Amino acid sequence: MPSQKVALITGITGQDGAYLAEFLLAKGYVVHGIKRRTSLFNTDRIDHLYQDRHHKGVRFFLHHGDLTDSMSLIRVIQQVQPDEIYNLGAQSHVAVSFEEPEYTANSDALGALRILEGIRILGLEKKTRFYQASSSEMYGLVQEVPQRETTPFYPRSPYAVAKVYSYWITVNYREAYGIFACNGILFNHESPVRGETFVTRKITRALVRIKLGLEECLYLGNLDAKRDWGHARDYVEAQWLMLQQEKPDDFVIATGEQYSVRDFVNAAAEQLGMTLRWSGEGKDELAVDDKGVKRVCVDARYFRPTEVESLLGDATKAREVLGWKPRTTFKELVAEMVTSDLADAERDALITKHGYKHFSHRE
Ligand code: NDP
Ligand code: GDR
Repeated sequence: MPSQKVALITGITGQDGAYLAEFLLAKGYVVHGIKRRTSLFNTDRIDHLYQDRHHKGVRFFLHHGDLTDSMSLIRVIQQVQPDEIYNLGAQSHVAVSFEEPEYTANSDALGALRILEGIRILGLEKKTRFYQASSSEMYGLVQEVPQRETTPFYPRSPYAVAKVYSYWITVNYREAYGIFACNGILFNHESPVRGETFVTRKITRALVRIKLGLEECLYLGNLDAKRDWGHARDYVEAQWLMLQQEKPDDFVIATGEQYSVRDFVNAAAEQLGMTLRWSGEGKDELAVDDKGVKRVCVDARYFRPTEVESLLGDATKAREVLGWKPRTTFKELVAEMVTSDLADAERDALITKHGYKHFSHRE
């Protein structure tokens, strides 16, 4: 019997980390993940994968470590001796990167370097394949529509600048040391476990709560921003496929369809049977429900110092080389997120009805 493949995932407690871990476990991998020490538990998304180490045949392990701490990374890589490393860990919020630019560069740019250098120091260049979570944000101020692997980068945030560094250091270590290192240039991908401050989840979560009377109004920034939104479950398969090829390469992963933030609000409202009537423009735009109550308002606080107005990906290369294509439609994605958030909100409504307070503040 061939020996089990061993994968190491940074960012395993995040959206993609959780989907990828589940995907690899189903493929028979031994999965190791790096998580940060936090004062509260941060493993909600992977608790269903937990295996008691006292049992036989355990294939899921967590290690403390941090992308800003070389020693912790090298220690874990040495201990695990992975066949594949997926570097999904990052300070991944674009707006937050304007507030914490140095930390974002440290974790998102230098984090990738630390792992690549770890592979080299430990002499694992021929054994360990490396996946870097690169981003469509690198295209920023778009130079070509749709964006493909050859489109020039023009990053528009400290996050995107850091991701350009990690993209190029991945290419450099591939060329300089022959490491099997790939960049997945992934366009936005969402799911029911998307972080609650990214715009899609913020919308689905707020609208269901408005529907159940738990909240009054959803405050958003730039409603005109356009994105190519896919499902995280589909996108982690592409991450894995990249590391199964004969040669390392870089791939755009996208749906090839584009919607605005406003379109996303309307699609989620439609799922809930809510009618929204829009009026006004720019910072004065708002939407009211069928009783005339304000349900969506623009709040200038959510505008970014430099914005990425429009992203649309061309994943032809991934389709042709990896045989990958997205399985989930935009409408199915929105429906899945709304259904999941509705179940959570119904639970919160029940708690509230019985006199308990629950925490709902999300920015
Ligand atoms: P999340 O924000 O959901 O998850 C990020 C993960 O990184 C979390 O596990 C987080 O830990 C961890 N992390 C953050 N900082 C550090 C650090 N210093 N050391 C170790 N771990 C750290 O992101 P996604 O799952 O959505 O995205 C995964 C990766 O893909 C990220 O690199 C992101 O930048 C990139 N990406 C995402 C896209 C998307 O649309 N989702 C598109 C393109 C790229 P904790 O849980 O403790 O916070
Ligand atoms: P993005 O995702 O910046 O594309 O980065 P986000 O969902 O944060 O924003 C998408 C667009 O919506 C606009 N927007 C708002 N965004 C947030 N978060 N909150 C709001 O209230 C709001 N109102 C309007 C934004 O201005 C933006 O134009 C995500 C992250 O997952 C990155 O890690 C990843 O690399 C990229 O996707 C591809």
